[in-house]
Amino acid sequence: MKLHMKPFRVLSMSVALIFAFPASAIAEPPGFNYDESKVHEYTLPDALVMADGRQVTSPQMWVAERRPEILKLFETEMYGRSPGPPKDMAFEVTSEDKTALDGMATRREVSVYFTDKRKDGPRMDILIYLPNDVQAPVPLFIGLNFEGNHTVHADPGITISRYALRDGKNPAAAEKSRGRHAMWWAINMILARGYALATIHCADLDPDFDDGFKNGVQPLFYEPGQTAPRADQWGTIGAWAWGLSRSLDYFATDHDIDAQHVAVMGHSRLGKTALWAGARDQRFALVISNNSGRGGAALSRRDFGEPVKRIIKAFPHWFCDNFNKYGDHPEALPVDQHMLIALVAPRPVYVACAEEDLWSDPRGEFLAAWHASDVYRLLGAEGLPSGTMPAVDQPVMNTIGFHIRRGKHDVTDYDWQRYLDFADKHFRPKSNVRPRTPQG
Ligand code: GTR
Repeated sequence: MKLHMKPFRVLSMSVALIFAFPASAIAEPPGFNYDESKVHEYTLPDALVMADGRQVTSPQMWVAERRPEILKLFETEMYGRSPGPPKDMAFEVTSEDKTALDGMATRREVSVYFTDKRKDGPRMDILIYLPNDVQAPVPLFIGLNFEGNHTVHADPGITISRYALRDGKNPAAAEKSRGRHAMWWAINMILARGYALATIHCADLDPDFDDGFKNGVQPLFYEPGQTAPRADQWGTIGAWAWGLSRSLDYFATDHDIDAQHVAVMGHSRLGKTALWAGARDQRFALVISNNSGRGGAALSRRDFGEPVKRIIKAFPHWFCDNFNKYGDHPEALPVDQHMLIALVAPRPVYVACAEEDLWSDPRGEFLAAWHASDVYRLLGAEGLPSGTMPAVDQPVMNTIGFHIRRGKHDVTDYDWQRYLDFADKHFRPKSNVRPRTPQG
């Protein structure tokens, strides 16, 4: 199953044509460069040189001056500025089952209401699995999902996503999609390793199509008379990342969750989102980019695989309008994606790519992680050891983690095993993994 062919309800002509092809035909769309020898030379902006030319010489200077400067550039030129939490936000636990997955887990569903209309207003629904044999509070992985919480596991107790039921859709058909994406989530493995898993349907925050920002969370924050985000305000990736931050607001109130040890993970467009969420919100303790490609971990300046121009054309809603300036001129961007990864420093970040996922430009993802290493080193953390890409299936696990695995654009058990190893290394949950007391 390829995410490239995910069906959308409203599509521009060009995107509709792309999605009409079978997955194998569109994995690497024709007419783009997949030849490393044809990549043009480029010069990256230096993460450790201020816009006014001063060299960043200390961790203090990074934290006080350069980090905010870079963050602001990503906000105004690429993903758009996002607001803080809505003033009337409220949480409600809507279901709980302590005997889920044959007693292995507690399943909890939580609604986060964004307005005082509560249930009748916009909201996001978090699905959480907590391992039952582990002493609370437990570290947790959070990731957005593509097609509804009920698609991440065949568990009949998960509430079907409201998007799968609206517009007169057939509940029996929605029921059939239960567990459809279970192979991307390794939930039993995550629980067995002593971690909790939480997920939210990305459409709760902003459905993934270009509707002029009518049905996502953006309108909640419009000023009087405003009908669309301004050129430097959030697009869809910004709204998705904002929702991930709202989940952290909730986790801080849930005594079963160790909110100091939350890892944010995402695949493909949701991997771009995980990086942006982790860059903006330093409460995320660990960040994982799975095959995030252009607009995620891959350097924008490399003309290999998906070009910046193409991503803007196919997905005009993902970024802020200011980003459109760079479609023909990625070299004019004041930032590149090594600086996005550097915004996570010195927190652990893992960049994972796949050998056959040329559209995502695996080498461009590696090089971004490598160039981010300068900032990690300045902050006293270990980046990647060398500028030579590791061989296939040879993961590197420093404060920056990296692997290129065999295979295609996908999330596999191999990927999850590495993320769990990486989290073990940085979160040291072993000291945490103790049987629950009889009172639980
Ligand atoms: C593709 C897009 C990629 C990637 C992918 C996905 O069509 O060009 O940047 O985000 O979709 O999210 O599945």
